[in-house]
Amino acid sequence: MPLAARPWARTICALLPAMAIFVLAGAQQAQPPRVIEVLADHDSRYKIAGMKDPVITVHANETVVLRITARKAHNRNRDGSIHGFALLRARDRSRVPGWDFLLKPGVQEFTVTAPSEPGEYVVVCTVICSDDHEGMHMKFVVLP
Ligand SMILES: [Cu+2]
Repeated sequence: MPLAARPWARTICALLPAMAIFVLAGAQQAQPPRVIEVLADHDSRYKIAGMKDPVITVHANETVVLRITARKAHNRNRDGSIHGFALLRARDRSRVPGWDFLLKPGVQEFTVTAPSEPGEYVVVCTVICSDDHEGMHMKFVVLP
């Protein structure tokens, strides 16, 4: 009996592309989120290894893990925080919800979802960590 004469075989052939897409989508979701390593340093600067001017680049709605190492500058908050990490829209300096972290000395990880709106953002320190605190900021870009 030829293949074409078997209805079940035709059904399976018709479903194969859909099944392949389903499996591929599942595999993609199973990938762990990208880890972005940042140093919030004792000289009131954010640093990223290999970058002279640190910039974080993510895709809209991408889930990433921020692994931030914090080293104390001059001052700390009463709650023990030594630096902050807050995301603002560059356009109007408005805060991005869910992106406001206080950093204790040592390594902390935050799993976050990137803004859905592509564009330029800025990371700012929210702890008056030293006289040079105002200089503690970093560029952040959201790609479509
Ligand atoms: Cu700071």
